[in-house]
Amino acid sequence: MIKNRILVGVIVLLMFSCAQVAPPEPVLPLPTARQLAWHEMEFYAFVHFNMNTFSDMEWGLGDEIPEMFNPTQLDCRQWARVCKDAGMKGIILTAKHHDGFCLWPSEYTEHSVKNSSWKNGNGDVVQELADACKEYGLKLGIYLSPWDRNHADYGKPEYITYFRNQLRELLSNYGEIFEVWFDGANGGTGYYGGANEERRIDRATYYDWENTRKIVRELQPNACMFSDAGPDVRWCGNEEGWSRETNWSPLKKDDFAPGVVSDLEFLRAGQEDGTHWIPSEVDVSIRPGWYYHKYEDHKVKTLPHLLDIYYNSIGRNASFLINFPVDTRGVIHEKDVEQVLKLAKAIKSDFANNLAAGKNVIATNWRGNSKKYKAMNVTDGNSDSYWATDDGVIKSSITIDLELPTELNRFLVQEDIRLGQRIKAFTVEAFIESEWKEIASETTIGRKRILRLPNVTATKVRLNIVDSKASPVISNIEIYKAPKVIVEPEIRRNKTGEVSIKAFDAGLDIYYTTDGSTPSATSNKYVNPFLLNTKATLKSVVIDPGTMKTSPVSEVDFDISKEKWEMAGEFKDVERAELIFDGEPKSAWTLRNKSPLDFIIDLGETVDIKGFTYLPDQGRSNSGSIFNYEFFVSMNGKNWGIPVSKGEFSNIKNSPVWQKKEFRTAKARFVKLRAISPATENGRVGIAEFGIITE
Ligand code: FUL
Repeated sequence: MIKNRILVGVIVLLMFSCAQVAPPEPVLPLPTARQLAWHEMEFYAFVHFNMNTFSDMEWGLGDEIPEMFNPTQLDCRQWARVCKDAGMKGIILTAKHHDGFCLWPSEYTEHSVKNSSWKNGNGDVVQELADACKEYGLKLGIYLSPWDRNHADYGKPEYITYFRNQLRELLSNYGEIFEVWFDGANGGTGYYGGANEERRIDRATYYDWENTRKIVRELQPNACMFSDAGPDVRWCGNEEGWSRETNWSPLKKDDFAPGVVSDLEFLRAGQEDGTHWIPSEVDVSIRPGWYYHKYEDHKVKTLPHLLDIYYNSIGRNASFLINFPVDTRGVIHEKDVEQVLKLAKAIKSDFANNLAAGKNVIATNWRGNSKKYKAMNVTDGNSDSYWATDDGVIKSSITIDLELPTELNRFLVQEDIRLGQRIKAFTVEAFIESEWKEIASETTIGRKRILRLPNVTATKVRLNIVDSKASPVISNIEIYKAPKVIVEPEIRRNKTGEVSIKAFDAGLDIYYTTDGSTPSATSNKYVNPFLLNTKATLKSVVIDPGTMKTSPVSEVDFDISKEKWEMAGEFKDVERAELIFDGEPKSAWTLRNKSPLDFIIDLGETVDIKGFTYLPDQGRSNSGSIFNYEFFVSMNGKNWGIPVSKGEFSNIKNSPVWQKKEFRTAKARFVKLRAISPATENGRVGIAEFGIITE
């Protein structure tokens, strides 16, 4: 009898433990299948290449003649090769930008490649890119600007028919499209078929988006549509390359009329109580502009900046769409290629060795004590399996046993978003020398969150869920030790002569010299800003104390400090004017050139001067540079005599880098830089920095 009872008990127990434990209830809203596929894209390219490339503009007016479009060596295979080598999964092309010129021979307009000089009008850039993407295993996306400054009917219902016809052409003839990009810039001045006028449209109603979007769903059911607030993918709310650390994929879509965003913050951070799944895409150009301009050849974003963007997009629950302004030859410029490949290499080495892979993991609770939801699922490399807790159990922990003391500085965690975005707050702790220490306290996770942490050596790492919309569902945890980024340090000297030197990464040493010798680990070690108000050449390097790996040398030639300098003459008490000698190249002062324009500076003492230096505005808008100039010196600020130097800053429009002019040594208390003519059509002149060269 007793035996029988035990047997029944065992059978019941077995039945119970084998019974299916139901998965957690999804937390709405959920991603669609097409959005889930889009999430897997993560890193892909934008190509801005069109009429603007040849008119040297960002927003063409629409009156450009098609013959102007004439790339000399167009090579879409080079674009695809670069993107593939950089680890990207697709390319989105500006098939038509605001100026209306079409990169494909559209049946509905003459304003296209068919009337250009390129390939005698027989070319089709969209087709060439579609072929190249196929060859390299990349997906193709299409940017079709709703705003069209060329089209005579823009603003009338007829234009909507035209726009939809073009959309049909693009979505029918070039194979599978993964994303359709609808830009938010709409209406304003334009050529509009010769009328040359300003046209405003009602962004919410003009495009009848509901029916326009149906065309995309009909012809490309798997494609995601991008616009400011979706419907499938949303803008990240800036063009600098970041989303917020707290970043929800849900958004209250119905609160946004198409093309009208009341508060960019909603796009930057999403909305915890959002009603629709509309994840964020970080779109940013590798150069200041979206289109190619020779004058930005020296402004290509470099590795540290690009790495920041990577972690501030993909690492913050967004995708990373990086733009290449393809040049007038029709290729991605070699400087852009160099930097993006550096980025790809850095990403590869950051994530080379997952220290958590296959490691033992334990959790404070797992759903129904079922193996299906066990802790080890987060390190099994299978994105279909996940760790989940019992309903109602929010506060919970999961610990990865690294076995040996292990140095680490990256923590990657993913929710299984098929069940919705749930986590509201979490912390990460490391078991360091027999003690738990908190190393991060954060908010959302979403599809992927990557934390950059200071290096710690720990035997265990613990993720604590602090707050969540419902029981947590974590599909993956990875831990890495990324190598330090050893790039040349940034050197600055402010107006008072105080020098600061900055390394990109933490935990690195900085060394410097002021006597022209090459710095090494035996030179002066930089700890805090220091005073250097004499003429000197400062050289500096960054050294990793662990590996002794040394960066290239940064070098700056300083002249006497600008501590006593003041603006004189017309701009005497204009505070902004002092930006031209604040030692910060990123800040500039610009004004309209009413030729001539005199910048007069009181040096505060008499010096023997033999030259001057000038750095034009380095900002995105390229506010203008001086072309013809005269330079004067004076002892009293009244008698200037003839210029000690005059001429032009040759090629400054295309290459707005440091300019240096030398002349026969003269004594001066006051100096005057006279801008005779501007280098740019906008008639403005901008000065980021001005300096003198003393004897
Ligand atoms: C903006 C446009 O106006 C820019 O020209 C560029 O295409 C960028 C991606 O989107 O809204």
